[in-house]
Amino acid sequence: MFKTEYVKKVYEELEQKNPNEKEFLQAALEILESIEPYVLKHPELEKNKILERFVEPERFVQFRVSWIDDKGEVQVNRGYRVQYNSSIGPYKGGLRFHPSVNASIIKFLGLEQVLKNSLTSLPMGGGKGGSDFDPKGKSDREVMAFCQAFMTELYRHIGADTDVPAGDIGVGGREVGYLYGQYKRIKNESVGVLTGKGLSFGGSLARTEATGYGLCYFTEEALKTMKKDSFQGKTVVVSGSGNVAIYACQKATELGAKVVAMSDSNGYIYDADGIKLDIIKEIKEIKRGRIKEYLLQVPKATYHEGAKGIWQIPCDIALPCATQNELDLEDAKALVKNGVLAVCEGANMPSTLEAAKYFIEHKVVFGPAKAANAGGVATSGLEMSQNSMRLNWSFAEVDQKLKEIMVQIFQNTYHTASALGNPFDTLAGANIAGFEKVATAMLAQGVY
Ligand code: NDP
Ligand code: 2IT
Repeated sequence: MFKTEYVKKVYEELEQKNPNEKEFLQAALEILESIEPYVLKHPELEKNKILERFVEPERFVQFRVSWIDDKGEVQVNRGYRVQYNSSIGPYKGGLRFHPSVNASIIKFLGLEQVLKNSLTSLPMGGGKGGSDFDPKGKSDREVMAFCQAFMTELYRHIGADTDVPAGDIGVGGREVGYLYGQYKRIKNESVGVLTGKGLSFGGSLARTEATGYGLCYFTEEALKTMKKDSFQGKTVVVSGSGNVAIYACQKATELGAKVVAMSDSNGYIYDADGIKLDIIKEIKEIKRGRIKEYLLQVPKATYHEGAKGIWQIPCDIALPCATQNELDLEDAKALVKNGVLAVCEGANMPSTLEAAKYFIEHKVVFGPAKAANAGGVATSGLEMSQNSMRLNWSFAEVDQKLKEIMVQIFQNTYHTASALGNPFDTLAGANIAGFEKVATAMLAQGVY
């Protein structure tokens, strides 16, 4: 597994200290294994214990969130924020509200975010947060009550130059609005302390679309460079039907592809004629309904219980945009057998490590999450810039910057992988390119 004693020791210590944190250890293992060639060439890292410091969050806060539901009953949830690494800028990263959220999930997402934000080339450190609160089935008032209670604890830890949260699973425009309103009420300050805000109070045009669009810009550039190909005429499968999935579907379609399947946590729909995204948007963004309702409007489409079956559908391009570990080795084998050209990750760590390695071995164009889905946080960075300047850029201007950033991330990832001897090993490419900047900044700032 490991080639160097130093990296092996760092990972084993991490395992001992965090024995039950499966997702966190998975993310750390992937990163540590793939940065070994860089670590070997840089003995100053071991001398300064950079890896030991890199895997240990600068700060981890856990707090109680109490709120009152519509029946007048008190509810108690657990809130988290990890401030992972601030060597290249203020902590930055989303908030996830989902019943599965725990310390392991928050730390895996935080560690990934450190390298992702580094890859964007913008000055942002890494952080992540969230709660085991489940927004499904809650009224708007309940969501507001929860967000206000959550921010009443979180506000003391964050700030426009300290730590800037945003959305992730279960946290979209509605939640960011309530969170922002509460921060402003407590602090009496109108500052860019959150991104993904509404357009009428400091949000950036194109932030809603950014992760999905950015994923497609990355994929298009990767297909062009690595296979002399494009989205044009391709069949695409997108998992999930949330923010990332919807705008990935939209851009892939605009680029000439046909998206034939999408999913939610209950199951997936297949529409051979191409998914009609306006119907998905109505079900998911307006009614907050279930994806199987698509069949009420498109009776020719089919619905299949169980989200995982989606990877058995033959496609040229797969864009996993739901959640971690949604695509395992068995799924990867099915995709490769069916002739997949590219698998680019909109979600965070959707492929298991075995699946990712299988794609690389089989020369599939693989876009690892921290590179391929960095368009969301990159555009959050652009929102922070606009807030600091107190002006707004047009949609076209933000979209153009996003495109340039995604092309730059792909090229950086690809050239780093090529220099290591395997241009298809984008996993190592992204991890090393992201890590190099963080390590350099940590070394320059002395022991902290
Ligand atoms: P949303 O809450 O908008 O949508 C999440 C989607 O994934 C829903 O379709 C949801 O289905 C599905 N999903 C969630 N959990 C599970 C699960 N355990 N099993 C199966 N399906 C599940 O979230 P986003 O679109 O914002 O996030 C999707 C992914 O993209 C996440 O991994 C997130 O970390 C990542 N990401 C998000 C960014 C952003 O800017 N929003 C930026 C970069 C990455 P259901 O409705 O049934 O729960
Ligand atoms: O995983 C991610 O990069 C996000 N959820 C977006 C974070 C952000 O700060 O915009």
